[in-house]
Amino acid sequence: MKQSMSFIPTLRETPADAEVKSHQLLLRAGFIRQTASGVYSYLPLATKVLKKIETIVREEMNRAGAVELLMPALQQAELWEESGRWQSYGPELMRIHDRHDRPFALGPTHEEVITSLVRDEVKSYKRLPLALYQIQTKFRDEKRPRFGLLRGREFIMKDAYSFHSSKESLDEMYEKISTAYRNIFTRCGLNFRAVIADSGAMGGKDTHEFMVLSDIGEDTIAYSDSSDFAANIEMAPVVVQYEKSNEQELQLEKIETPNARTIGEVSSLLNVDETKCIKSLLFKVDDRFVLALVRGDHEVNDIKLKNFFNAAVVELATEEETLEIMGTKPGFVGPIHVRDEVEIVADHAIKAVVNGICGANEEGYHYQNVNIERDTNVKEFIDLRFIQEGDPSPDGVGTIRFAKGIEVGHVFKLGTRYSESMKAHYLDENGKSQPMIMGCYGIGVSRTLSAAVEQHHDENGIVWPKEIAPFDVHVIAVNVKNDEQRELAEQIYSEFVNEGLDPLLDDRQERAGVKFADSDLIGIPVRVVVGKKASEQIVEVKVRKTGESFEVPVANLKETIQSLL
Ligand code: 9G3
Repeated sequence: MKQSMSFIPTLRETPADAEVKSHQLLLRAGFIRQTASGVYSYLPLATKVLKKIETIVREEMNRAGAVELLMPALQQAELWEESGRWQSYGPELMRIHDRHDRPFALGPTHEEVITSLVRDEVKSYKRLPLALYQIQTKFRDEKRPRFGLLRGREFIMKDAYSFHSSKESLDEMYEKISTAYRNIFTRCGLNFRAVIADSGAMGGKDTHEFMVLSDIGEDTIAYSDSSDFAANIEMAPVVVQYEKSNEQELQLEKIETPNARTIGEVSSLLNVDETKCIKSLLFKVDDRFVLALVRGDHEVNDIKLKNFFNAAVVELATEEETLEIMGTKPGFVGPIHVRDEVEIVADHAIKAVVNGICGANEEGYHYQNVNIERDTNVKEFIDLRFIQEGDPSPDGVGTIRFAKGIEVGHVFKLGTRYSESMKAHYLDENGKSQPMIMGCYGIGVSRTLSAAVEQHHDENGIVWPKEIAPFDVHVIAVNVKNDEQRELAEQIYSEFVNEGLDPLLDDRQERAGVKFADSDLIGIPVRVVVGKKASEQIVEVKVRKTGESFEVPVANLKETIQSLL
C-alpha cells in the first residue's frame, strides 16, 4: 500500500476521552474512529490487522475440525421465546421491529439460531459430532461502553457451537478447541492464561476463560507462582487447612459496642485481631434469605454462594430487609438467635475460630467468646470466601498471586441447556430420541486486536507482533522531491512485493520528522529508511521493537529483512 493514496489519519495529540493506551494509540495511529458511543469504524490499518487475526482463527478452528458458516445478525424474537431468553435479557439485548412491526434482536450471540438450524437438519447420531463457527458482528447494548474496542456495543466475535451424542465426545471437542485457542493467542503474540471460570448464567458446567494479562483488565486472575494453575478469582477454590487453637472455650457474653459496626471498628474497640471476628452478611438467594459467615479478614464470594445453592440470583440483602429479617442494621448482624427460616452457611475458616466476636442482632451490641459449633446452628461449612494473595495454590504447587486480565476467549460445556428448551433431538443407535449435547466457544476478535496493543506498545506508539502487524515492512522515502530517494524507495517497495512481502510505502510529501513519528505510531515491525545515502545504494534498517538500526547496502537488503522477519 502507498500512503499517498491510503487513509491513515494519524493524530499528534492524545484524545481526551481515551483512558487506556490501546484506545489512545488506535485513535492516534489512525486505526479506528468512533461513530457513536461504543461503535467504531475500522480504518484500513485496523482492517488489515483484523484480517490477519481472522486468518489465524480460521486456520486453527479448521484444524480442530470445525466448519465455517455465516448466520444472520437479525434474529426473530420467536427463537428467543423458545429458549426463554427473550424475557431474561434486559436492555443489553438490542431489539428492533421490522416494517410489519414484528420483533427482532440484533444478535449478541447465536445459541438460538444455530440450535434451530441444526435441529431442523440433523436427526441421527450418525451426523454427530458437528462443530460450526462463524466470524461475525455482534450487538450488545452495554450500559458503559469504554476502552475503545475492549468493550464496544458492536464488535466482531468468532463464535463456535458443537453438537454431540455423548459427554465424552463433547469433552474431546472442548479439548481440541481449547488447544486451538492456545495456538491462536500464541500466534497473535499474546501473553495469556487459560483460567478456570464460572459458567455464570450460561448454565454449562465446565468453562474456561482465556485472559490476556494486562493491568487494565476487568477480571482478576488467581494464579500459582510455581505451576500453571490459574482461575478467575470468582471460581478459585480455597484449600487452606485451618488449625483450631486449643485455648479454653469461654462463657458466651453480650457486650456493649456503641457505634462499632465494621470489623475494623469492632476489632480496634475490643482490641482483638480481625481473625477472631465473624463477619455476618445477609443475602437474598433466589426467594430466600441466607446468612453468610466469613472470618473478619476474608470476603464473601457471592459466586461460590450462588453455585452452592445453584441459585439464579444472589444479592446482598438491603438495609431494610436486614432490619426486618435480623432485627438490626447490617453492622450488628450475627448468627446467634436467628429466625429458623434463615439458613446459615459459614466458610471453613469459621470452624477454627475460638472465643470469637460476632454481632448480637441488636444495635450497639456484639457477643464475645463465640464458639460457632456450640452457640449457633450453621447449616454447613463450605468454601465461601474469595481466595487471597498468599493462599496456597489449589493444585498444591506454589502460592497464589493476583493479576488483571482482559477476557479474549471463553469456552463452555453447555450440556442440553438449549437442545432441551428448543427440542434439538436426534435418534441414538437404539432409535431413541435424545437431546443433543452442546458446547460453545467464543473469541473476541476486535477485542483481541486491542488487547494486543495493550501488551505491545511503547512511549512512541504501537509495536505490533509481526504475525498480526498491518504490514511486514515500512519503506520510507525521506524526501520524495529527491528523485534518487523516491525512485530507490519505489524500487525497494516493488522488490518486496515481488518477494511476497506486504510493504507499506511512505511516499507522502511530508517532513521527515512527521514520517518517522507516524511510523513509530503505526508500529510496523521493520522499517527501511531511504535517505541521503541513497546515492551510495545504502539504506537504514530499523527494528521497531528494540529501536536498533543499522546501515545496509541495498544488495543485502532482501536477506537482512528476511532474517528480521
Ligand atoms: C444476550 C446478551 C448478552 C450476552 C448474552 C446474551 C453474554 C450471552 C454469553 C455468551 C456465551 C457464549 C457463544 C460464543 C461464546 C460465548 N452476553 N452471553 O449469552 F442476549 Cl444481550 O455469549 N456464546
